[in-house]
Amino acid sequence: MSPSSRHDTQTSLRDAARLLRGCQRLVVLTGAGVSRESGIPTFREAQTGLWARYDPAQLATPAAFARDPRLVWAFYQARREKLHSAQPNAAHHALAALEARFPHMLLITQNVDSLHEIAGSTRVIRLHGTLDADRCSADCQGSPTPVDRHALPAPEDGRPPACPHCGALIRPDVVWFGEALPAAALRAASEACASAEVLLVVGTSGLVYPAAGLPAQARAAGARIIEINPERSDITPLALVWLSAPAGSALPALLRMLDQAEPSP
Ligand code: BV8
Repeated sequence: MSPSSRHDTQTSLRDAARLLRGCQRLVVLTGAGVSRESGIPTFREAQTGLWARYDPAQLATPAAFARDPRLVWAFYQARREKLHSAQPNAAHHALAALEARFPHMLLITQNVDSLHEIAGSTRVIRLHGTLDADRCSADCQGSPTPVDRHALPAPEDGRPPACPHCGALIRPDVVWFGEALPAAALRAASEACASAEVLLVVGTSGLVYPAAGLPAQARAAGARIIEINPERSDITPLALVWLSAPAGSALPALLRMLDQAEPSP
């Protein structure tokens, strides 16, 4: 197996299946690419429509929210709207099936949609929060102070609703750039990667830290890395096997390969 070269897919699938067979400690790390075939633009792709002229990384910050809460709230409401019509794709379903095969598997996600859980994944570590929830921007009742936006009157001027406890604006319960990741989630992800036999990395550019540092940590601790991404990423040089294909086809193919008996050497 030659690291990070574009193999023909069958060879890479066979190599990946060989690494997975009998693996006792499988960890998966997903990024926005795994939701791409559900119609959700990846984080670095230009957003569509009204948002095409905005860089999400510029909007996903506390400073942007302080400067223009109405714009940032509208950005998140538009993304939630898009999620309403999104369904898990074959990649999400294949990862849920993989969890059923590998009883100790942990899935770490950078994504803020809930498509993994909807597809049936149960052991999910969320690094960057969720679009499904909101909290008081002042965390007035403790960190976090969850707030149900659906139970609050939506201000006429498009600003976020006010926290029912303290009147501060509410905000999406996601991790913005410049904000710390949830300590328990990051610790669990780091511990999982430190003892993984195989780390399967699906659909991430490997650009956003500290999540992007997890594959190097796993590799340093002896894990073998399989990457699924149609494009080369910052993770590819660390990968022993690179399936350069969309996750929605590569993951089901990998499951089928696992069903086949180990070909005789
Ligand atoms: C923090 C929620 C410190 C919001 C997101 C070193 C260490 C620590 C921090 C830093 C560091 N260097 C720089 C930083 C700062 C910063 C950072 O990493 N900046 C980058 C841009 C350089 N990190 C932070 O600010 C983090 N916070 O470190 O705080 C701290 C500590 C203590 C106290 C205070 C502060 C916070 C980072 C989290 C930001 N929030 N999301 C929201 O979504 O609105 S990150 C955002 O990017 C999404 O969650 C997304 O998932 C994530 C990562 O991107 P990807 O998932 O990889 O998506 P991307 O579009 O890049 O790539 C998609 C890939 O899919 C591509 O490779 C593509 O080829 C592939 N693909 C496409 N189609 C398919 C496919 N793959 C498979 N199948 C397909 N069909």
